[in-house]
Amino acid sequence: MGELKALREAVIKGDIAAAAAETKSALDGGQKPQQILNDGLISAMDEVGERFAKGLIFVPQMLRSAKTMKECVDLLQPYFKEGDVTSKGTVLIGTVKGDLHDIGKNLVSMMLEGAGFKIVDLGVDVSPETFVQKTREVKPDIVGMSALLSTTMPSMPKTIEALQDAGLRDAIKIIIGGAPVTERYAVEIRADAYASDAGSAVTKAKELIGIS
Ligand code: B12
Repeated sequence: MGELKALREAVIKGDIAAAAAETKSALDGGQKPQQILNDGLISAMDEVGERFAKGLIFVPQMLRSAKTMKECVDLLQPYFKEGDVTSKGTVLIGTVKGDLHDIGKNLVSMMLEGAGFKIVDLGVDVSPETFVQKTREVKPDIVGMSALLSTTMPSMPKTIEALQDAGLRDAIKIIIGGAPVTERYAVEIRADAYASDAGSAVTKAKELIGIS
C-alpha cells in the first residue's frame, strides 16, 4: 500500500519517472493492476481535479498529471487482457465535440479491447457528423461517447439525434460515460447504457450485445 501512496503523490506532482517507478514496484510487489489503477492513478486524478477546482493548481499542472497517468496506464495495459480474445464485436468510441479529455475514454477502450472487442477510436472533439460518417463506414455494434465537461454533455443527445436522422440509430447500441454523466442522463437522452467506470463498461457492453 506504501507504493500506492507514493504513486498517488507522484501523479499529483506530475513526476513521470517517479510514478513509472512506483507503478513497476507495485506490480513487482504483487499489487493487483486494478488496484493500482483505482487506488493509485484514478484516485490521484480525482485529487488533481479537486485542487484545480480550488484554484490551487492550473491547466499546465493538470496536463502534466495527465501525461504521468498515461505513462503508468501504458505499463498496466498488458495486464488487462482476458484469456479469450476472440472478437466480440466492434465498438466505435470518441470524446464528444468540444471536449479534449481522453484518459477515461482510453481506459474504457483498453479494457474493452482486453475483453475481446475491436475498438475504433475516433479520438477527442468528435462532432456528431463524424460519429455519423464513421458509423456508416465501420458499422459498429456499439457506439461509445465520453464527456468530462458539463458544457459538452449536450453533444451526446445531438449525436444521438444525428444518428437517428441518418437512419443508423436502430442498427447500433449506444453507451455513454464520463465524470458528469449519470444513469439518469442516459435514460433522458435515450442512450442504451451508461457505465461509471471502465470495468462496468465491459460488463454493460457485453450485455448490450447479448453475451453477458
Ligand atoms: C486531466 C484533466 C484535464 C486534462 C485532460 C488531459 C487528457 N488527455 O485527458 C486537461 C489539462 C487537458 C484538461 C483541460 C480542461 N479541463 Co479538465 N480535468 C482533468 C481531470 C483532473 C482528470 C480527468 C481524468 O482523466 N480522470 C481520470 C479518468 C480515468 O476518469 P474519467 O475520465 O472520469 O473516466 C472514467 C469514467 O468517467 C468512465 N468513462 C469515461 N469515459 C467514458 C466513456 C464511456 C463510453 C463509458 C461507458 C465510460 C466512460 O470510465 C473511466 C474509467 O474508469 C478532471 C477532474 C476529474 N476528477 O475528473 C478535470 C475536469 C474534468 N476538467 C475540468 C475543466 C474545467 C477543464 C478545462 C475547461 C480547464 C480550462 N479552464 O481550460 C479544460 C477543458 C479542455 C477541453 N475543451 O476539454 C473540470 C470540469 C468541470 C465540469 N463539470 O464541467 C474538472 C472536473 C476539474 C474540476 N474539478 O474543476 N483537464
